[in-house]
Amino acid sequence: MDDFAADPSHPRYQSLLLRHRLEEAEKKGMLAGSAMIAHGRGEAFDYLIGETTLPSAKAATVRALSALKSAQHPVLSLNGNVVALAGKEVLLLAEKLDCPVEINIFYRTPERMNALLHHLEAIKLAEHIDVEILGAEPNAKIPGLKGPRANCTKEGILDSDVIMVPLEDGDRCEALVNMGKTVIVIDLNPLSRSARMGTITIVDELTRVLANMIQWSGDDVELSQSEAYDNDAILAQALAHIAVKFSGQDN
Ligand code: PTJ
Repeated sequence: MDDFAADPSHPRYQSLLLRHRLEEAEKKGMLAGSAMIAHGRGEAFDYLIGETTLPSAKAATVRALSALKSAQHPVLSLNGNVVALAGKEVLLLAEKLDCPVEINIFYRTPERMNALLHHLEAIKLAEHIDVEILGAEPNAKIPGLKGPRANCTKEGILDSDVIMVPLEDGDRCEALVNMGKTVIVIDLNPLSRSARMGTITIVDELTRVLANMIQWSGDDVELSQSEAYDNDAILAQALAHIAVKFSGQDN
């Protein structure tokens, strides 16, 4: 992590580290123009949540991991923020799940795609991670979306049955749900369109979710997918946590 000099004992260390990762990614041309705004919104919701994994988020994470492990064609979709914040962790998770990752960015340019691919390939090499990285040569479209943001690969996103889309845009999330996929959303904002559209929504910070998934991936989490799961209830629990916290009832 090059010139990052913050002391790990600093109370805001994790937050500073994530900001630094985004600054570095910005210099390398990996990010969308609105990446910092998206991150700031995430930070604000993380404050409200208490910068911790809520029990409802843990339940959703276990459910998501179970869906990924029992999928026929799972795929992890990556955008600029995800690669910048957690490129290594997302590759490690994909290796554990034995599935590909696909770079699928909303604001698509050849320059950004190259910068993101280059960054991930460098991590793969340095960490000896064996994972297929898709997305460089799209050969399919996500139905119902217009423009370059619809581009994807047939062997990755198009044919996937379970797809994880951290920090996703609402339209694309909706289009993936309409394709009949199990769509796992990671979003700190329980009110976002993606959070409400997703099949399984994890209201938690990306790097915490990935750390949990990596840690639990060896566990026996393969729940029956017919077992009851209520995503609306998961979202309501996250909102109730915020409401109780700020009404002072948890003091
Ligand atoms: O790389 P691209 O072109 O695909 O663009 C990526 C961004 C993130 C810029 C783009 O998808 C975008 O504009 O996203 P939105 O619509 O701002 O939504 C991002 C959501 O992610 C917001 O609801 C944030 O609260 C949430 N979020 C931001 N950072 C984190 C987060 N959720 C979990 N962990 C985070 N670190």
